[in-house]
Amino acid sequence: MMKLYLNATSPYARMVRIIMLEKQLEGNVELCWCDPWSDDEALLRENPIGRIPTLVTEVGMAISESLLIALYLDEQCSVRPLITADRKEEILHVAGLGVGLMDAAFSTVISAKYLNNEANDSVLSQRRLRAIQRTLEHLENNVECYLSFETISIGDIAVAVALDYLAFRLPELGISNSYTKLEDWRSNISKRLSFKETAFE
Ligand SMILES: N[C@@H](CCC(=O)N[C@@H](CS)C(=O)NCC(=O)O)C(=O)O
Repeated sequence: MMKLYLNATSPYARMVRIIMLEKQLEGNVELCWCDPWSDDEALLRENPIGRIPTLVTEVGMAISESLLIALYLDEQCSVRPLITADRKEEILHVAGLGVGLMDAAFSTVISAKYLNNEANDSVLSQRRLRAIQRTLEHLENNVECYLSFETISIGDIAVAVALDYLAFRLPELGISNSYTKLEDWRSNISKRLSFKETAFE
């Protein structure tokens, strides 16, 4: 049995959970709910970096970094491949954008929490917000060729989780109203069981 250290609000952990469900691996993984911000002892014993998601494999090796975990699970199980050979470059392009969006959104939220809201007026935070806007525009203009809600890839999962996280944690950005094609796509992919079962709360 593998173990996945996670919490209910991490976009990175949600991405891994969705992958587990899509690949029908949930019976092989024990969920270990924890709070990485309070130095959870069990998590730190497994992984000195102390971040979630952390996957502990059946041979007891801890893997962190959501994309590395995604690659590992994809190789372990051939159900619904996350990166298909025919669209490899495109999928990796989109996955990078999705995780980049997640990073920018997550840094904005965590800076407000730990450094106070003024941190978000800084030059760095303004750069992050511009990156979010540019990336959303790029995706909005390419929804039809880049994104799918039927045969989904690691790119689709990363972008959808990032959009959900933006709507969940930074509603003041109003992305749902500004990027209507992306919003339609998000509402379709969100109907999948894997998304419903892992919704942010
Ligand atoms: N790049 C990492 C980011 C993981 C990450 O930042 N996790 C946060 C929760 S969302 C965490 O565990 N933070 C605890 C800490 O930094 O001490 C990934 O893709 O997995």
